[in-house]
Amino acid sequence: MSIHEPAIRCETNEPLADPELTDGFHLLLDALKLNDIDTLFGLPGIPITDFLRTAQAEGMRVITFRHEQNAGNAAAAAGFLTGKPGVCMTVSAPGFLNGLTALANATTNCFPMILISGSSEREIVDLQQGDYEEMDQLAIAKPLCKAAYRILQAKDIGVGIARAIRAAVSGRPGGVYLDLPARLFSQTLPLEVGRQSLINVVDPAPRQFPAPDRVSHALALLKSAKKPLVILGKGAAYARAECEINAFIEKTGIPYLPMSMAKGLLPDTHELSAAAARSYVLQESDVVVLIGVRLNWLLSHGKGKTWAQEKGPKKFIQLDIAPTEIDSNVAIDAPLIGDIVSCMQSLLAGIDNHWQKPPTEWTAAIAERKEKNAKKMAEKLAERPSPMSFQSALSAVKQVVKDNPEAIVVSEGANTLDFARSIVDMYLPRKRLDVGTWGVMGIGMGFAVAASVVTGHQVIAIEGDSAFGFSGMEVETLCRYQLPVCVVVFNNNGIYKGTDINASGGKDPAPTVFVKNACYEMLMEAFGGRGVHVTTVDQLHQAMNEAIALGIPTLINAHIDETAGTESGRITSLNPAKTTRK
Ligand code: FYN
Ligand code: ADP
Ligand code: MG
Repeated sequence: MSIHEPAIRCETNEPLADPELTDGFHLLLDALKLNDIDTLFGLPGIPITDFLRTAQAEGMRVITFRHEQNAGNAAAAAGFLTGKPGVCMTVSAPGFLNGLTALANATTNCFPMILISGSSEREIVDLQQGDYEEMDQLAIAKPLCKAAYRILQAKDIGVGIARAIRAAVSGRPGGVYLDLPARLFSQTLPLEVGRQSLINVVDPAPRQFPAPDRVSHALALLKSAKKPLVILGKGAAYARAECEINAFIEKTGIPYLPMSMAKGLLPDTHELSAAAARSYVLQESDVVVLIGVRLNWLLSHGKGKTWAQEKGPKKFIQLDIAPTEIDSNVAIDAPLIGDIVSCMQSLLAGIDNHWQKPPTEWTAAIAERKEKNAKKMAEKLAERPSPMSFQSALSAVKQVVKDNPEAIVVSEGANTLDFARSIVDMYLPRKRLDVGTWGVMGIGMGFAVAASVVTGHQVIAIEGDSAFGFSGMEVETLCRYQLPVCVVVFNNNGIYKGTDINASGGKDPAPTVFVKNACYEMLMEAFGGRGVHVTTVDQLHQAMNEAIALGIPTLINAHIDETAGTESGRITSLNPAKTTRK
């Protein structure tokens, strides 16, 4: 092949003419398989179409999407759920860029994923000679992920995949970009040389124990607490530390607050869950143990009114794999650096049956707050307004999840997300996937597909109508692979609510409102799935039960009061204040 022959000619799924040779296609596949990567998410096109065909032919599960962002989100969710990097493959330039949001989001969320993109040839790209989909993808990806590599020679594919896997899952997990110029796929090597170039990655996420003196220091601080609190984050869920965390909470009797994706590490119905007394425990606690959770915006950076700073600074013990996370917002008195399971085991070794449980004044005060909030919540859930409110509709979802604790809940939106977080109890770890650290919309269908594909469990996606729109076309993907996913669209005709009006008096609708009473269920029906429109709680309950019993792709369009919902849900305060123009 001449040096300027276009990349597209590299595509072939012909068997190799010479059985003694292998090529880039096969080496890439073999390197992934050797490292236990059995599923690829992606979207075919130049130059990866034949790679995906070959992968499927050779026994890989290949799940293709309608937009790369959803494929990328699926890979990220697969990474979180399995602890192996989820792999997403995209075409060059535009496909690559579409996948990049998911890669950056995975990195922000500490989910291991690898975005592999085909790209155009270096010698043309670097001289900007106008190649097909020309773009310096490696340079663009670099600041948006944990690591980025380019493989130029087939003999380096083994090393490239090994580096990508290690970078994705070792230490703090994150996204990795792998750039594969198209010509790499057709480069050949002698079969045996190729085989020997592959690397089976040994111990990619090594266990890491904190130093014993640091453990003693943390335990001494914890012992001094009168009002201790544990906060669990999605890092603890990712680390699969539920056994150790359960033992720790039971032995110490310390109340805990789960961040949204840590819900279910212990059942939300556990008597030591302080979720329903959130404001109170954040303000009143004196020693806080952070387990796989960052003191970012979701926890008001550990500062201010949320933490009742005026009562004096709190002491923090922080368990994290990333040493640089420590002191990132406030001083951390006792950092424990290591993986959560090892850190928890180290702490547990210092806790015997004589451990002094927290004073009953503390636990009783929390119980009292919980009861008050629970009573208020129960009253709201029991109401049956017409049209449905967020709360009344979620009372049906709450019951369905209680009856199906194995089901994975995906949730996004503003009000839909916020109400669902506090109303729908989770009972098992890693059963809740949501908008994560960025509060990003558009994860819905990508996460739902991945959750179903990698676990085989029923998925329930609780979607605001706006949030659903970002990935809604993937209902075709749900139907194509016949996945047991029940999507419930909370339809209140708009972003936040459906009643906004155009202040100019012009005929365009206001920026936040959608077509009224849209028939989202017909989108699912268009591809052979089951669509249902519901207006009452009983209908919603029944439709969800039927979806689960049938185990087929279902979209329930739940008609919600269009006046319900507040701007940005519970994070209204983050909206910039309006200025009045003179
Ligand atoms: C919680 N609560 C409950 C329960 N669970 N009451 C009764 N029963 C149950 N089961 C109470 C809890 O104590 C709080 O009351 C209140 O309900 C809200 O709880 P929540 O949701 O845990 O807390 P809050 O304040 O909303 O949490 C802050 C947050 C969270 C930032 C961590 O809002 C969050 O994760 N937000 C993500 C938002 C996001 O990303 N949105 C997408 C972009 S939307 P009090 O204790 O009385 O306070 C773009 O516009
Ligand atoms: P949440 O959004 O639930 O509050 P964050 O995403 O903010 O949680 O925090 C997760 C934290 O967990 C990150 O600081 C990350 O470094 C850490 N983490 C991820 N995996 C592990 C692990 N296996 N062991 C220890 N810490 C981990
Ligand atoms: Mg809405």
